[in-house]
Amino acid sequence: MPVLTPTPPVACFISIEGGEGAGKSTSINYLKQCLLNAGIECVHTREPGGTPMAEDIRALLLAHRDESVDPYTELLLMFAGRRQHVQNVIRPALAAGKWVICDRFTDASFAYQGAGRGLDADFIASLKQYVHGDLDPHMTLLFDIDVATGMDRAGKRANFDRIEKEDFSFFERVRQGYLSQAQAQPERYKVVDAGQSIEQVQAQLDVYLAPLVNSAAVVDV
Ligand code: Z5A
Repeated sequence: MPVLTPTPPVACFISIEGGEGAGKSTSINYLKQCLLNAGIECVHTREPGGTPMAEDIRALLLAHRDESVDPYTELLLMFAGRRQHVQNVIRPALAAGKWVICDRFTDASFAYQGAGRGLDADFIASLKQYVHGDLDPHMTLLFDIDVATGMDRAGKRANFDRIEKEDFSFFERVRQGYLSQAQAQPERYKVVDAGQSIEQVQAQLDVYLAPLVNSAAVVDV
């Protein structure tokens, strides 16, 4: 009788991207449960943030300020936190065979600071090379939603941080920036239609996750 024997899963790095109110946090809980059900241990982390020091940098980045914040200052702080996060959390977890689910990663810098703020993509790419050269997510789930719907969902929260206070056109550039990245890297990106119901989004996630999780070997005994 055939017995399903799960092969030890190769540690997998999944990043979650998308605009405001796209439902990333909601879906990460679902993804974690799917992995748990498959017997896969995962580390859930986020950017900006993910270590005590990088969380301090997050607070610096998102706080409202009386002075204007230079876009390069913003970008460099994102990458300073990222280096700390990659070295102290992401690489050690993957090396220990754990899966990593990261709520935003470097693609967010291309989308927000690149497409949104207008910073040079080649400069961002060179920072990426210095900070985590050989490390890229195995799969990036892009939660794509039209900006008005996303803002409407996010608007139900009480407080907006410094970046969330940007205007509609900023978030439209961010969305187009993400979609361009997805088009350029179809092997890594999976686009989720985040405007659907939560159940429909989860069904789409099942489809994207299955090839990674179902690495089960059929053994005849
Ligand atoms: N940032 C950057 O600029 N550069 C970088 O390099 C990095 C980040 C790494 C913080 O990110 C900010 O940092 C972010 C980008 C910038 N700024 N912005 N804007 P964050 O990820 O912490 O913050 P966020 O994007 O603002 O997350 P969010 O608004 O909380 O979105 P979400 O996690 O995608 O949404 P959610 O909390 O899961 O859902 C929002 C609401 O919608 C909630 O009430 C849900 O119950 C509801 N929801 C969720 N799914 C559905 C569906 N399918 N139908 C109906 N309602 C739903």
